[in-house]
Amino acid sequence: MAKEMVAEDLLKQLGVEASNAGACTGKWIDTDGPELISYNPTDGQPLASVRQAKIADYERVIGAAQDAFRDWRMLPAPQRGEIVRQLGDELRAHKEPLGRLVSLEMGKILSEGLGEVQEMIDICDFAVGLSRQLYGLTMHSERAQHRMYEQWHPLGPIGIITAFNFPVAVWAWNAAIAAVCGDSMIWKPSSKTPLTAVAVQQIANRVMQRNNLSGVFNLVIGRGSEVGEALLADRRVPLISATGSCRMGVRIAEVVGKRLGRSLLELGGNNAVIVMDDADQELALRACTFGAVGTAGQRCTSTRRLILQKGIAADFTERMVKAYGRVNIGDPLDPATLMGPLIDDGARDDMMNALQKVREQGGEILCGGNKIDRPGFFVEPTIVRAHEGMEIVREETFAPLVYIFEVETLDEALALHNDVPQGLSSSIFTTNLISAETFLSHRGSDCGIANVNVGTSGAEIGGAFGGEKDTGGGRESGSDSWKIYMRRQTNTLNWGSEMPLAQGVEFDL
Ligand code: UN1
Repeated sequence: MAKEMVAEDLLKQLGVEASNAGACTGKWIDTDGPELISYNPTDGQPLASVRQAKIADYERVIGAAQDAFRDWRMLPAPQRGEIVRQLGDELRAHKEPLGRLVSLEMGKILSEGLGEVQEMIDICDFAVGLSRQLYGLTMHSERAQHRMYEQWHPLGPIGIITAFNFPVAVWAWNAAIAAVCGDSMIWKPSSKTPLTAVAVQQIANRVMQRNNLSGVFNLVIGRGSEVGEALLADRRVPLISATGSCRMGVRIAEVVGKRLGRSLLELGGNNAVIVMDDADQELALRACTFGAVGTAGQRCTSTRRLILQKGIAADFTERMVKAYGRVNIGDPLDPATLMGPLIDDGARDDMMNALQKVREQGGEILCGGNKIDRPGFFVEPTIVRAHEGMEIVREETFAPLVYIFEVETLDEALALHNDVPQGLSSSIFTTNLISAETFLSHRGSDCGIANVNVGTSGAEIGGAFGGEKDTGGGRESGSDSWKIYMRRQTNTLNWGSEMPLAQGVEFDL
């Protein structure tokens, strides 16, 4: 009951009233769809419930998104940027309660919950600047008195599917950029974190109402097998941007690919840190513990493998084990806590199943390895001494479980590093310029993100975020990731009085 009060209180501060709405187009749509209960991972108790949208509700949302797109795309991009600036301000004003709600519903510690909202604010700022850019190139035409250039046009209503682990930031990476690009959007959040989605939608609603707009930011909470599948198969939605497991990504690629739609996939990672003998061990230790234990190992970028050079391996392993002994585990809203719970019991079972395979495949558990006997979904952060050939290390287990390997040379480290199906984030700790550059070169890390003396997790929004191989190839957030939210048009304009053909072709009648 006390916890329910916390959720209720936070939702009230965020302007959310209890309702039967499971979908929103600016106005909440009441539905009699099945109830979805959001559980607090810290004690396993219900926080609040929402209604799930049905197909008829989805149809209303897509209709509103299509209508809104027609008007929104006509606003000059800097004016769209102005709306996104206001969204950033509204998020600033609600950073504290929204960050708390993220921690409450998802289980990450408060500084990370607040950090997630900060990512939302930062991407809004980024998008505001971008709204005055969205540059196309100008090319030199091979024909006299011809001008050739390209323009970027809005794409249409896009679908955004997000995961529980970054329940609000990843929406913002997509939503802020897509909005300045002139797209409307339909958000399908994870069914494990519906409350944060409702709160964010309400924040966006307020901004839009103030500007007499609606239908740009839309929400459908519902079952993957129902509204999720409808969204994937919907030809009215030219782009699906999705974060989740590799298994989910394969399904999306299949359904969206079949209708020749576009997909932006940010799927699993199996991120490794290489620590060389010449590394600053202090730095490496801090980055590796945060990478492996932070967010209870539930970031796509969490450190899952440590590849240690022989000279420092024993000492570094010992220091990691000692550091793990100091990790404060508990209520994510308590400022002394460094690691909260896993999202649900299924996640705990996945970790325990992975550890069973570790034992069968000859790994050695150096510390941790158990569930914690208290309410909620807590586990011990775990370090495993692994060896090459253990199949389980090729899988992403979304938990605080890290595998340690020992190698003799950089070449050996790189071979091991790249020998997994996923390719999201990676890092090397070294003070040797040649090792650093080799890691970043084409024969080094095969990941979308490669860092030197910086851990695998905690990327800034300014860079393009995403990875290669089974991670899906998509890029979100900063740099030129905006291009996937627009359609490119190449234009050639003849301002002369001749009709020359390209490639010197003659065609005189
Ligand atoms: C994710 O886990 O899906 O780089 C996103 C990071 C965060 C985002 C992670 N900025 O760890």
